[in-house]
Amino acid sequence: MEYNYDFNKIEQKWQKNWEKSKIFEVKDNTKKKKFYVLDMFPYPSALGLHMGHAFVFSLGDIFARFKRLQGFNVLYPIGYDALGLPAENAAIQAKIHPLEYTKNSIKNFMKQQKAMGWSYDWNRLINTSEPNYYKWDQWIFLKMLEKGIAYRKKAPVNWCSKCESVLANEQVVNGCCWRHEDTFVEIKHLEQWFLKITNYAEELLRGLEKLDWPENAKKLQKNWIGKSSGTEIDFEIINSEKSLGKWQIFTTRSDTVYGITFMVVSAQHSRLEELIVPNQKREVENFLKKLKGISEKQLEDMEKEGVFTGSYAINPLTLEKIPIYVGNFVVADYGSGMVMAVPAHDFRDFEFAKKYSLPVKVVINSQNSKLKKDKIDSAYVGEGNLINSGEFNGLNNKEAIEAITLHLEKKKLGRRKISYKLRDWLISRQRYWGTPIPVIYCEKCGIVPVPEKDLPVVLPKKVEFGKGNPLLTNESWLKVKCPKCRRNSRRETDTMDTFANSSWYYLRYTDPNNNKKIFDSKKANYWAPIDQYIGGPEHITAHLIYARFYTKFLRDLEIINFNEPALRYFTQGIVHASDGEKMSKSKGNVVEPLNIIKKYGADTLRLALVSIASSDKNTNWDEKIVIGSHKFLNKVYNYFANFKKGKINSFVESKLNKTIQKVTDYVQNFKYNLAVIELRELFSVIEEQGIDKKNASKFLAMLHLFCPFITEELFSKLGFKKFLSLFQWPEADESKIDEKLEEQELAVDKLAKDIRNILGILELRGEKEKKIARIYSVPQEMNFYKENTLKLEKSTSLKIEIYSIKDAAKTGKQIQAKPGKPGIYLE
Ligand code: ANZ
Ligand code: ZN
Ligand code: ZN
Repeated sequence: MEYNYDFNKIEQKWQKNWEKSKIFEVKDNTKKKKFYVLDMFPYPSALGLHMGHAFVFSLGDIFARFKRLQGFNVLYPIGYDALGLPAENAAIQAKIHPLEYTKNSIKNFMKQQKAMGWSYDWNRLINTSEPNYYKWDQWIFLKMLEKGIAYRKKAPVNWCSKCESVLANEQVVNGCCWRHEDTFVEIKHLEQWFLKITNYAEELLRGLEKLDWPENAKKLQKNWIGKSSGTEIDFEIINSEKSLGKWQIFTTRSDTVYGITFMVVSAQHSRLEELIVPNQKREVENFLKKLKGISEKQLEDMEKEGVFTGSYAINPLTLEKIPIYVGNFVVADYGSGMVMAVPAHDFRDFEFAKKYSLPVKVVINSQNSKLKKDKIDSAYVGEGNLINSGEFNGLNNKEAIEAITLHLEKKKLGRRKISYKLRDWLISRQRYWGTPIPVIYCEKCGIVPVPEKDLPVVLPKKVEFGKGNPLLTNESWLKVKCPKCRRNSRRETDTMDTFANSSWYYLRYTDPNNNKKIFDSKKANYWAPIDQYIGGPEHITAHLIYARFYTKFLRDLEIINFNEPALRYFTQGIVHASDGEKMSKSKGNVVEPLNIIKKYGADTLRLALVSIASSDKNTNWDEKIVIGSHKFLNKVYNYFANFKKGKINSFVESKLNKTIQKVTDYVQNFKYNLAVIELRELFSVIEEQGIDKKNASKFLAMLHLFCPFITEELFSKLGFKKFLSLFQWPEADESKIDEKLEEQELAVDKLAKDIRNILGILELRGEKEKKIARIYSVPQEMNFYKENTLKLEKSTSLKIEIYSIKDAAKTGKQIQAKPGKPGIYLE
């Protein structure tokens, strides 16, 4: 039978009704408990919604609807991360202004989002490319400047030649640009704006403990922050017998101080020049030339190389004179950018020493080897006791770290030190479509912040694209009077990394139309932090670190009273094409959500997307699941649209209440696929045995999360006058649950599964197809299996015959069966 309910008409009807009645708009002045659900906002592109959007935003909407039905005052807003390079590039390609491009994209997006049934409070829409939004980016920047958190410095930075811009560390993936996976970033030395996120390194690390985030996400952030406890040791540096002062060298292995045989300074070190003696200049320059244009990641994989600088370091404990090399494996801005090399106990140092025939001095003795000699063919990085280490000989090396550090501290030659891998956030971009950095360069006054009253610094519309930074092409915008001395001055032309826009947008939603302030603190403190955040795993070491940093900064400004942006976080998987590949135009395997909506309706698409698999796993698109979901919804429609007054029996009641229990738990934990299985099972019981109106509404309320339109329609068809969207989440009545019935049901499921497993094995063995399953049960369970014959047949696609083992024995067959474990024979 071909059924088809008129999903088009129904979905449009409720879309209009919801919008007209503004049922998803929320206020902060209620007595209800608040709940803030947020999906990471999309980047609006002309291509419209793709399947990934359809999936992740449906996950959020399901959760928001769940909390709304549970009686919370739910904030569920949406906006657009509208600034950024892709819009600029796409606009250049399409020969329209990024402003128009973005406007059109957003219009298109909104239409599609409404079609999906996502229950946003449209009154709180945010568009980061509007001056009344990015004004507040600039305001935060000025505050950061004031507090010394924003600063400018010349530093080795990552440059993507395709973006024609610098990038933050977080935007470099495997040595390549995050947007250009085939382009290695180059290191350039440029003067740029940075935000001192490192001030918050320890708090960012500590704060992770209390967050209800996936363990894996927390681990990624922890490693990104990269806390390392060690010792900072003062080395005097000398050069042609004159002193260059003391350098503080970071090590986690102060136990190896007696084994230092050379030092290596980073080729990108800002003070490298001081170390180079005239005689070595040529050689060093040649070496540095070879490293030009090579990324940090490439360096990591390269052979360890270096050149002598002509300078020496004095080992503070042995007073030995140690040669300093410049090398390609030392990072400029970690620790002090110079390492004390101990080739006997470090692989990189060993490789380097071998290559240049430098001495190797063993200072840790492994218990079971003959490491004592200095002729070793590999570094020993294990534990052991100290040798060749003066008064520290004999100490276990773990103890020696403590003892030597203490000794250095006493002699004021060193101190305990904590280092972090996290580096300050480089926010300068040499591109147009971003928030202008609000400073002015004056010949006399230097860097002058734009006064707060002059904000926003609006992006000029008239610029030329394709000739470097477009902002340099609008002279009248560039020229400005110095706010301090009125001299002719110039504006900063760097714009901010778009991650600045998204670092605090969740706060603006709490008071999006405020023209006087970034937001009203009372409102922000009522709604935020986010109770449930949803977004892709690629944001863990970028957006989510930045948002946490901004939150802590704004807290320090005392405009919010909490420490973290998102208390609970869910990372969704990726929907791949049916062939398991990434959906992409070039592969021709893209499935457009709009096409599916046209053919089957948004309810079907939503249901299918969460049915495919667990929402945190990557999944492959499967049209069969769409068709199956659609058939199911047709059956649901037909059943409730023709609903006659009915009664509920105790079996259905038990099943219903058990399902409420399970679905509540599954949804709370984002196990949507399991919730859907429960609902489908419940429905087949309802279909078979009937239900009354009140309990029918409970089923509809649960299905509503996944399929909001059809359930809203059926709810009103049943005669309810309210919106189901604002109705209530059903409570499970435990007294109605008959555990025995439940157990029996489990037994049937288990038997069906066993049969399917056997079928699978037989098929693998190449045996001929089976048609009948003979089930031999212990006598007392025979009736039970007989009652469930139909269910077993449905789930195994075999004809089921039930026998008692007693009867079988009479005919001479010896069949094994135990209570709860019948014998299975297939034919
Ligand atoms: C001497 C030593 C001996 C080291 C030994 C290791 C083993 P983590 O744990 O990552 O903090 N190091 C210090 N600064 C560096 C830089 N800018 N670039 C590259 N390497 C640097 O690592 C700390 C260790 O990394 C330090 O301890 C230092 O080498 C090196 F048998 O010092 B060690
Ligand atoms: Zn790039
Ligand atoms: Zn001035």
